Amino acid sequence: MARPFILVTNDDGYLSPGILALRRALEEVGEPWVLAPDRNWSAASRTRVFHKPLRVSAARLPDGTEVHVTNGSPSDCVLLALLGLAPRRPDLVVAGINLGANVGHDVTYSGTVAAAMEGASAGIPALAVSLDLGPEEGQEGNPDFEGAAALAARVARRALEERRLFTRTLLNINVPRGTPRGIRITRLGGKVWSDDLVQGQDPRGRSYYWFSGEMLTTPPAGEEDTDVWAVLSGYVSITPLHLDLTAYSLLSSLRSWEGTDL
Ligand SMILES: [Mn+2]
Repeated sequence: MARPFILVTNDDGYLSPGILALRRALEEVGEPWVLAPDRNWSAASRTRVFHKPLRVSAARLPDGTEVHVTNGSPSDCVLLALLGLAPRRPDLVVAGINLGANVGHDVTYSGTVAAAMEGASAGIPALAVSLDLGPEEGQEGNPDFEGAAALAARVARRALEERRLFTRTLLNINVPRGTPRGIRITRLGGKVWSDDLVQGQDPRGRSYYWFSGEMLTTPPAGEEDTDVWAVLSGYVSITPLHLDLTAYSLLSSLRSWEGTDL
């Protein structure tokens, strides 16, 4: 079999240390090809840019690797590649490594997960890879991108071997801080951020609002099967996700609405 062709993107922008480590590690698995945003699109979710033309240009990662960058979103990156910019159809889409965990309800905010969703939606196995940086979301703790990238590469190899499992499904991978205690296959947990709104005044005397909040730091009791618990407990979390958001448990009760005037 030819070397698997792997589309690599992210939502932190092509200069993020996460995508550099990821691309390098994926060379062990196949042929990585990078098309990434030229800026940070974190929390862009599955944004599509329709209101202006997209540009694609050549750029270099800090290690000199030639890549493609665009002013489009993470989802746009995947679609641009699939609609003709990539030299061939990818065997795998890998997004990351995101600076910060993407777990629980918050996955729908994530541009990293959205890029993987775009791959899954096109029927291509896809991985979203994120590294927990803790409540500060900074790089002070010397995050282990190499370790997370090596793990992502091992999952990528396994996903390619078992690609028939991944029909319109993606794997959301979150790597904890420090040395992982093992791997847990998980379901999505709940909210990780407790949102807060800070009001202030700008120098011209007008009010502004700035979202703030706190991240959960202790594993939620009774939710040992969730991604939130796993990452906060020091485990690598792997959650299979799909785009079918239907609440199947409600379908049969709501069907009684059919044929009525409500
Ligand atoms: Mn991000």
